[in-house]
Amino acid sequence: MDRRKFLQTTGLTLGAGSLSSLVPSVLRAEPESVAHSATKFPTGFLWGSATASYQVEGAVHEGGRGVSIWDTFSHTPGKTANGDTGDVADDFYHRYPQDIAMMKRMGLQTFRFSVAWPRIFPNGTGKPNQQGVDFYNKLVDTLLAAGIQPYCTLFHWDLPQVLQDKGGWESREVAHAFADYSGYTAGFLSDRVKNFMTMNEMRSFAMIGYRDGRHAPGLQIGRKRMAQLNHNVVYAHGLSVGAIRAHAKGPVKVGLADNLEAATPCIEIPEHIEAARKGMRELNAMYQTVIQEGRYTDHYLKTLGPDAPHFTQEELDIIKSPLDFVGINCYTAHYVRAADNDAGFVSVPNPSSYPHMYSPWLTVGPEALYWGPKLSHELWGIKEIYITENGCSSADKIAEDGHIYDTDRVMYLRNYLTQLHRAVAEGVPVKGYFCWSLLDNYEWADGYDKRFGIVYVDFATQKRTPKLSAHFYESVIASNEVK
Ligand code: GBH
Repeated sequence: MDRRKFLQTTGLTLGAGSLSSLVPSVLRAEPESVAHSATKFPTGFLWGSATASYQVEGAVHEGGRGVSIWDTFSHTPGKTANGDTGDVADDFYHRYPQDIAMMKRMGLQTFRFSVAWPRIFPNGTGKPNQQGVDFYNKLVDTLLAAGIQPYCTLFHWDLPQVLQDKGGWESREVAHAFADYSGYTAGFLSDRVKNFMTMNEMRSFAMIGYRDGRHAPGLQIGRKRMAQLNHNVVYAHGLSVGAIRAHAKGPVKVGLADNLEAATPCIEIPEHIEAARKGMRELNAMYQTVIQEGRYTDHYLKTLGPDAPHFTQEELDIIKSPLDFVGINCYTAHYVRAADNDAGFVSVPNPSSYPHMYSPWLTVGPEALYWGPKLSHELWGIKEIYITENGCSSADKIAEDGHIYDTDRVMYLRNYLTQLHRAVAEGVPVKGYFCWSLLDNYEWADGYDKRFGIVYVDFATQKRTPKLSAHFYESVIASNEVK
């Protein structure tokens, strides 16, 4: 088929951004009529996208919002690429109605957003800020009016600065402040929001923020304090679970969005699969494992030795508060192999030639989206799993014809979704998938250069242009099948 013919059949000769026209009408009208169904997802599987407050909202000085640690950090010279900050980001604070209309046109069924704690409690605790409450109420109402189910994350890294000044996640007081904020926020949203996540990626905000210092608050506190901080974080999560349930206005489901280390067998033979099972527990010992099992593994405590955290049984019981679902953020595979050592596995490093996406850390390991959910389900009997994030950065450019041909992102998504389908087909209870991200946005310390959206954002004009990957995803949703 020549190129022009190909473009005609795929609809790509049509104007840039004409979303619905790029999906053949047969898919929109009658998904069932698709001939092959080898990669069909179960009816009711939820397709959505995810964002986070500081990465998209902007309007940092509006609506009575307090200062977050990311305002402080991003405005500190040398901390972020090009000195980029989230001051404006996608201006989602003002543009959410149009963005939600776009999601609706794309067929997205659900939207994962986070609440900026400093919009609700500018001082971390105390008197709530009504303008912040109003903003999230309007956001949720607009989503529901568009037929899109809101999934709410309570903490996606924008800690009120005043609470960092009290010790941040090292502080017991801050853990309790998080519970209070969680309860209050779930209280006003839960008549309409039915799914809450306490925190996004404990491992990231704890380790990168306090151990490596490359994210806010930019500290390097050392091994012993770090182990205690990790304990305080899962404790805060447990308190938050209880607070959400105590203040919910109706039945809600409570979970978290965890970037599990997805232990993946380097080759799928029984001994390496067994190694991955062991690796999954040990590599996640201080987060998912203690949350699911209510205890730290012996290997974890032994490895830390004198730096192991102090804890009580009562705290472990709170940490183990039962969850309704587990969200897994999954981007990369952590390859392991069997080993004759204490832990029963070792990590397999990737060679420098290993393929990665535009972000150097983002190595391509589609099977992680099979093994992550599968082993979590097997190890911990988790009944409801969501992929709360998956996606990639790409060096997106607008082509002369106005389109953004992010063929690498399509490749990435197609391969990961095929592996996710493999898990679902085996009965692993994955209920939905959230693509990271809807819009190009503020990629933390990497600034605006690393684009993760399926929709391109021109940050000078705020113009949105769906990329090829948006059309790909739209066709996946329309047919409930990997294309
Ligand atoms: C998620 O983090 C976040 O939840 C989300 O906010 C973010 O935008 C998205 O994924 C894409 O990154 O530069 O080598 O030090 C994913 C986990 C942890 C991956 C930090 C990047 C930095 C690696 N991230 N990591 S490096």
